[in-house]
Amino acid sequence: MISKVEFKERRKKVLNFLEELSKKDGKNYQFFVRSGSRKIFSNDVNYPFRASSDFYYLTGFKEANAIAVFDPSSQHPFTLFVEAVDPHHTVWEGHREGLEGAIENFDADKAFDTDEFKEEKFCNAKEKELTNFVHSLRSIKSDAEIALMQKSADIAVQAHRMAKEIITPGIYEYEVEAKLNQVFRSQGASGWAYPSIVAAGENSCILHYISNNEKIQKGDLILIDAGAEYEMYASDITRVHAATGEFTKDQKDVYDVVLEAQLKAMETIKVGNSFQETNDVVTIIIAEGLQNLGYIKDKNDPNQIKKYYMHSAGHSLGLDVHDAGVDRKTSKYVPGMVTTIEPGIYIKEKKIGIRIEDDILITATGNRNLTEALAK
Ligand SMILES: [Mn+2]
Repeated sequence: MISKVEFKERRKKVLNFLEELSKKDGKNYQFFVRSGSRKIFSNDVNYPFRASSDFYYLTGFKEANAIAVFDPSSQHPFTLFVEAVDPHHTVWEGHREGLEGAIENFDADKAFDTDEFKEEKFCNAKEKELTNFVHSLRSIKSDAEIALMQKSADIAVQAHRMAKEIITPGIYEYEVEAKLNQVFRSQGASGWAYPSIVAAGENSCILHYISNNEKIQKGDLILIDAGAEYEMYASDITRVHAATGEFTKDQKDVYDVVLEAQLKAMETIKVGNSFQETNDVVTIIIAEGLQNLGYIKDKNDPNQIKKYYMHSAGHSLGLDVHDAGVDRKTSKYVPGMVTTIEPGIYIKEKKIGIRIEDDILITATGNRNLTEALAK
């Protein structure tokens, strides 16, 4: 769990940053962040609500229609606007923190009903700078955050193991998806961190395939890209299995190239190196592999490579599955960052889609694979 003290420290950093901007410009800037509103699923049924990551990161508050206002020049530098407790809501939906809870449990200096929020009363002119600042804080995980991410990773590892066990020709992709969901929830995760991909045969070449409604055939590969969300933190793992338990030669050849790219890329994930260097290593190994296997003629032609490998080597991970605060073109690795490493090769004409993905924490001395426990 993230302690109240840690949430407070995050807010202190934001307030200090805002105060400096205000001083520099001789103006009183405020900064506000919203938790977001409910979305309709059908008629009077809503989707489950999830607070926006920036809002949650600064408050620990998970309810809808809340707004956090930061104002270093005020007597009450941290104000929360929240939905007030109302008896009708309590009967139907249960507990809500209300104004009292916002102060007592979430350390707001003052709390108001969301209905009273007037955007024009605050000068949010530095929203972009503040948002970038919050994202830079989010990119470096604290020990408490790392513990939650490890738990999220452990749940996803377990889900992938259990899902692998049921794979056999004749079952449907959604049966595998159901097994993933069952493990996520039974281990205390809120559910998936993003819709699970269970892609058999040619579907394995569709990067964000989520319909998961086809039958697994003998000879198919099944690509599973699935991660849990635990206490708001995401994990993100991809593994590929053969329907019958055994790869064909063509499948194995491609698998070995992707695995080599992943293992070599992992060696580049350490302080001082950049995300771009990892990307380059992946591209070189994949291009060489594709040429050796005869899929492309020229390993130095980006267009030929792109036909079979069309994404980058990974992304940062945290509250969002594609997390904030890291520019993959310019950022260097810093201890506390978490990134995925996920090379892939997709050969549609052979129904071979291979991606191998793990979640890597950058440490002072190298890196730690949070999802190492899962075989590949
Ligand atoms: Mn990913």
